[in-house]
Amino acid sequence: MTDTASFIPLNFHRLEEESMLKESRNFFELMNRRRTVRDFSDQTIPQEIIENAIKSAGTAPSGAHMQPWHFAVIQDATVKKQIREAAEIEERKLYEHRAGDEWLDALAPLGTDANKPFLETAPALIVVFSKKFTIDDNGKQRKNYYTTESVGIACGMLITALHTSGLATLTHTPSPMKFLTNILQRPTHERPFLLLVCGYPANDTKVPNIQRHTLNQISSFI
Ligand code: IYR
Repeated sequence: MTDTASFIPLNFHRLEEESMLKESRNFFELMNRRRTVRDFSDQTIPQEIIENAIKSAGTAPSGAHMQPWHFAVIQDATVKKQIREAAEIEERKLYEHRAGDEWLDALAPLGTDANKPFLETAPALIVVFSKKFTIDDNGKQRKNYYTTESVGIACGMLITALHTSGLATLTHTPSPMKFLTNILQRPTHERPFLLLVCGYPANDTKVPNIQRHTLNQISSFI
């Protein structure tokens, strides 16, 4: 063990097997009710839910524990409008030129297009940034490791936390997302990774009639 390593007792809650099974079934049921939503109500959401969800995402494992993420929460109407306008410019290019027929065919069941009103309607947008390196309090650059994997896991935990708290989300990745760095005035070593739209679904929201793969389709037990 190196001199700098310091260890504390693990706070592990060992469950009875029966409770483990119950928890795992309930958790799957909860997760299986999550659907990506594209029609949002403008109803505001409790601030603490967003804060707790971000704190939960911040518990994600990361390469060398570098925690290479930043979460920017946008609730200001003017900034949401700026984001919508910039995103729609990129999305129009995507739908009109950049996406080939195969991509457009794959998107057809989702019913998406270049219009993104939810970027203004939803009460909160969370832009997740991935940090190539971290600048510490002394201004020293520290390299981060496995940033894509780390930030991807944190995003999954963020979505799970928001869903568990009773909110709907949309994982939105207008591409390219460079405009988010400019609008949100983030440093250039942070890369916009994902834009998560959060709120309550609009009344009578419908979602695409698509199915999830089964356990057999997505796994093998060796
Ligand atoms: N970014 C576009 C297109 C899009 C791409 C994929 I891959 C999706 O799963 C959904 C949409 C849009 O948001 O419309």
